[in-house]
Amino acid sequence: MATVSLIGAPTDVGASVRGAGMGPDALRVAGLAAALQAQGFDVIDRGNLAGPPNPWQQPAQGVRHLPEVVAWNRAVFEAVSTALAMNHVPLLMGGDHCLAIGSISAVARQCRQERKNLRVIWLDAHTDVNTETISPSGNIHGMPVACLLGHGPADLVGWSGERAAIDAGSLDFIGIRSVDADERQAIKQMGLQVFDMRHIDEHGMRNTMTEVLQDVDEDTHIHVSFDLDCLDPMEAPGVGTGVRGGPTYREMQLCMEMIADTGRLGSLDVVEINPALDVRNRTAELAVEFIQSLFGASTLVR
Ligand code: 5AB
Ligand code: MN
Ligand code: MN
Ligand code: MN
Repeated sequence: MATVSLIGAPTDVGASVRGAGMGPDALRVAGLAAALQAQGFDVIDRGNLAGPPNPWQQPAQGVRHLPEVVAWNRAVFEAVSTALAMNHVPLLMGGDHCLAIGSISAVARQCRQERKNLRVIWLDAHTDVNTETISPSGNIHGMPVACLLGHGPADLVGWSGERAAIDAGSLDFIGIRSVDADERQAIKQMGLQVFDMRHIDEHGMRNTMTEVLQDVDEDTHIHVSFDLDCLDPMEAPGVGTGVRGGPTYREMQLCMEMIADTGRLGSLDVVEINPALDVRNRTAELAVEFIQSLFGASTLVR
């Protein structure tokens, strides 16, 4: 069985609402390590990374807290790289979604070295494809996908060793229902594949995931970037940017189980849990249930 490295990144420097910095401890309190151990994994909790506090300033040149976001992502990049070099499965406990820049850049670099095909599955209500020129907020948690595709603030681009850590064709979005006006244009220009909620309504989660996973082979490394606001806020109230109309509990379980069935999950981000807005740690507990499914704990009885 694989070893899972838990990496805590307790920060909300990229977010619009304070509180996501408490996400790592919420996941610990919800029993993440014990849940994975019960499934037979070796789990090492690396503790929390260190980084600058949130200065809570207005955007400058279209971005908020750029130096702080860079510092946190550097720490994440190093920690994820170290875990991958040891052949562990890194599980980044955010923190806000800006941290996916460091996490996925590290994964992309490792995949290139090992000649693996990286596939990124982005579970989110939002596409996070804004840049400093088009973002309505300046919050960098709305920009990680753009940065990974080679757009966005120069300090956050090129970390994997190539300008674009991932190409548009190796990224799939699931659960999307909130895209900003200019962001929509960027999605078209970059040629991104978006399985939005309308697609899930019309085709169902099963057909959607069959399409997403169709070309996964034994040389594929799947990275899941799981923003808890992908879920309907009725299920997951502890998020800073909730949007009505997300996948149900069962739909999300099926999504996770179908990814698990490929046997190719190699790394994971769990981000945007905001305990300050949660109800009795429900969202972190929910996250632990989905993570268990993603790691192969099936609810299947037959
Ligand atoms: B999240 C918004 N598009 O850019 C923006 O939670 C929201 O990581 C971004 O998906 C939400 O500020 C970022 C309006
Ligand atoms: Mn996000
Ligand atoms: Mn989101
Ligand atoms: Mn695709």
